[in-house]
Amino acid sequence: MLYPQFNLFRQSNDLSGFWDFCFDREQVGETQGWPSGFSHGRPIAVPASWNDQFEDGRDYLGPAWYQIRFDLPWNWQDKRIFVRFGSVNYLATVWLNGTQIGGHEGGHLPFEFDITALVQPQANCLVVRVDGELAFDRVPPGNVTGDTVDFFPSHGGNTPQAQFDFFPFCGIQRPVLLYATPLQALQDITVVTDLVGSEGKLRVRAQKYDQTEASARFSLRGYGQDISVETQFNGDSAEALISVPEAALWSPAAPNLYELSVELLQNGAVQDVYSLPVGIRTVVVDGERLLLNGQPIYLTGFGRHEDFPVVGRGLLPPVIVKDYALMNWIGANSFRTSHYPYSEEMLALADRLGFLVIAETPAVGLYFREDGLERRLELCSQYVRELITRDKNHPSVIMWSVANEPHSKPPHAKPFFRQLYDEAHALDSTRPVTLVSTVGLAEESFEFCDVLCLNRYNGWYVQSGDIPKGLQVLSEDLDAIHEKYGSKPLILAEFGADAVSGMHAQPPEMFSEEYQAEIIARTIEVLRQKSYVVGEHVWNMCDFKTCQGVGRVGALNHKGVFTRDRRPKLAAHRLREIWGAK
Ligand code: BDP
Repeated sequence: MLYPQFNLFRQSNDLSGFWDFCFDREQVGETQGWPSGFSHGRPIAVPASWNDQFEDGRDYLGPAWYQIRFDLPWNWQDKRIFVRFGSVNYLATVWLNGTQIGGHEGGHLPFEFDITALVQPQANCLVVRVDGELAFDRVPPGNVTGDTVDFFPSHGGNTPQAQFDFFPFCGIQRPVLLYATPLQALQDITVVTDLVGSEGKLRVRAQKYDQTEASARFSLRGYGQDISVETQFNGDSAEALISVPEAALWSPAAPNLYELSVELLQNGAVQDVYSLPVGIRTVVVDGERLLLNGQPIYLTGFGRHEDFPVVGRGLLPPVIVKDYALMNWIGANSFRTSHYPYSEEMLALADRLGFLVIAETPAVGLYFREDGLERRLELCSQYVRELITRDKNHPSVIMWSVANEPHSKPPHAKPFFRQLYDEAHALDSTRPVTLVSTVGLAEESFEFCDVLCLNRYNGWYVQSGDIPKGLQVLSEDLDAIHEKYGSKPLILAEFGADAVSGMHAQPPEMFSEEYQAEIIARTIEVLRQKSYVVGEHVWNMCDFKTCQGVGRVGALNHKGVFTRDRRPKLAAHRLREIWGAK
């Protein structure tokens, strides 16, 4: 799936701004004709979550309606025209000029519609109904009843009733783009890179919308190279191999990016062009090591969230820039997109700035009770497909994570994840696939995962208040998992402690900044003694908003080493000493 681009052949118009908005608590929108436009809306900012924009909307999860009117630019005749949503949480139904053009389930991946036949030069009305309600057969799930699932911050219930530990922000959370391509246009591009000695090998494939005769010209430029290969389309796809002598490789230390430009040609005339940055690099699991370009890598960094005051989970580019600056300052080289795919804008900067990314699907809080299971599997597999389709060309993405902390005890968990693992590998044979587990020894899917990712809170949720005891248990636990699942790399994907900013204690006590700094530093000492550990991701980079519950003071998870407004706690300074400034 190509991100909209602006060039001689393509244009894109960002519909960000103030839209009309209303809640639909009585669910009357459709019967009252809102799909054709409504007149009682109040202004809302797009993109952003709605929850913190209105006092009466904080815990309201939908349905709600959005509307915007637009004209087309004067020169969009004879174009193929699309409307593309970066993400809408959770269920979206979309109408253009009163006609339903489609829908999408899942809150963190893009979807688009070809609106060429319906769109008018002027006075178009785009309406979106958004339903973010939590349900047992949605992924991630919520409002789960019965005793099968025990989610700890919910002792006594949490509000809203999410089956995961972050606020279920709702709405149009990433940009809505209107874009135009030529009628003969490229639909997708896939780039896979490899290395033979110092020579970079690129396997590139272009797809177009139709089967008409055409050829593709692939041109790679940068670092003194300007290489072009032309090849015929076979049906709707064209493939080529490009060799790059003395390739300038992509890595965190030197995030070198070539520019690949793909031209669609008919009778020698260029019909369409799409350019994308390409990083030449390999990622390989070799026994208990993880290799980038043939060299062992060790991940330092965080599990994170897309979360900021007022915008909620809405895309806010200055925060992205700030967060990379802070990760750079602290010496992080990587992060996991816990617990859902992050914005395309975030990943584009990871490519440019040289960060390694474990890209995760929204499969968090999964449980395996029979009711709704088939639907949850369908959704998870849709997410794997959509995530890989979207992010396959990012050199920064080094691994796919198909779930976080599933409640994997029932016997159907293993075949469930085997299917997701196989699907991920079928779509992308070049990246390792993992699953982030909390049960460790009992996680049978570890048998086939390429890398083992583990979350552990020794000295916090268990062995609370006793760091030495917690770390002794952790050390034995890691060795046992390593022994059981053979020689595979292991990443401690979450560890840490809540610290309420400004709370201090000597000797360190739980919830103080000192305790958090201590547990993080001492855990890292344990990890560094284990040859099979290839990464340490502290939970979390920043404090983040959660549902209300007795375990979450101020409806925040305080495990950030930065506050929610990005100020360092003691642990951030300690980490900076350990990880070293770049
Ligand atoms: C882990 C979850 C994460 C939570 C964290 C915590 O993966 O989403 O926020 O615990 O409790 O189990 O802070």
